[in-house]
Amino acid sequence: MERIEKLLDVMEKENLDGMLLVKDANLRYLSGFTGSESYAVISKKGRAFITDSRYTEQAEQECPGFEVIKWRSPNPDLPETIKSVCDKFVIKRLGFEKNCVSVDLYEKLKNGLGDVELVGTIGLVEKVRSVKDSEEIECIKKAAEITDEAFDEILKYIKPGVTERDIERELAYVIRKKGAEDIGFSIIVASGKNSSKPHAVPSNKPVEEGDFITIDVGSMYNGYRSDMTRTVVLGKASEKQISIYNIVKKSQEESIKIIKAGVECKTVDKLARDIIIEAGIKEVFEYGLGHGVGLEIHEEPSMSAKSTSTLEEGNVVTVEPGIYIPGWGGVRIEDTVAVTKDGCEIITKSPKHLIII
Ligand SMILES: [Mn+2]
Repeated sequence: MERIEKLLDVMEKENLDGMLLVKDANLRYLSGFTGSESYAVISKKGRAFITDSRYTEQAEQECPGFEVIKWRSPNPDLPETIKSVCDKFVIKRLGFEKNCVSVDLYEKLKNGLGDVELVGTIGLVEKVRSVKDSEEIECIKKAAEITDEAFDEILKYIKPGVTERDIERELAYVIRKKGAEDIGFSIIVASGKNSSKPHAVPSNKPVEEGDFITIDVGSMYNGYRSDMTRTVVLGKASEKQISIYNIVKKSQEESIKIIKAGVECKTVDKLARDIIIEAGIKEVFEYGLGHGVGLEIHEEPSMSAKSTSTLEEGNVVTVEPGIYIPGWGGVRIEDTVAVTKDGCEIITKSPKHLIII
């Protein structure tokens, strides 16, 4: 129950005597529930897991310590169910995830909860989740290990004429076959000119000799995800490709070197960017250098120029600088790393030299 204790501490600081949770990842983190479309109310006085007949048996098995309550006709509706839980736990100020609750549900709760005060919150559980314990890091490592093996296998599959979508489909298949619960997110395979779009959608374009091929891929293991990008060349690399690749590689490796607990996220982002600018490149990545990874593919902390976060031991973040030249192509190199007291551990282990297939 350590996770719930941490949340109760945060709630106390916010003057909340109850917290309504709707977001799947937060529910899974706190209760163990692996389904969806469910709700939980957490308070010092008790924990209720609210779901419907599709999930009640599963919730009873997966969520020890929670009282499982069934809603939906013929049972009472959701606001009425939440109201009765608030009454039972004597909740007067109920926090809710205002970036996850629909306006429709908010209005229903406002009308249905009587004198319970609704307080919109953002990121309370996410803040707790941003610091991983060793068990969580092990799951991310397992997800990364599967991805590394799958990446190695897919390199043998890539040949002139196979399409981006072929590569994507094969990679997803290999990841699942190797024991991942799922792919970690929609896989990106971007070749040739498409590689200048950071989040290109895999197309029916066949890969050709001389193409950069950017592959952004991860697996999910026990709910936890990994995230990795490698850019390879098919056939023979041009001098420009080698030079652009090595600038991104330097930016990525040097910024990983300064990561440790206590360093501000924006400092790492700036270093990665400065290395590319100093190399005389104008087409520097415009997104943040990285993001937390865990039960969600994008979570806290954000490693962007605007981030106010400072790295903590147990954060798991990506480092993914890139250069994207419209009409020509692009390079991104990304690793997932676990922040430690004195540095970081690189979790994704696929080779980082320019691979030429
Ligand atoms: Mn990423």
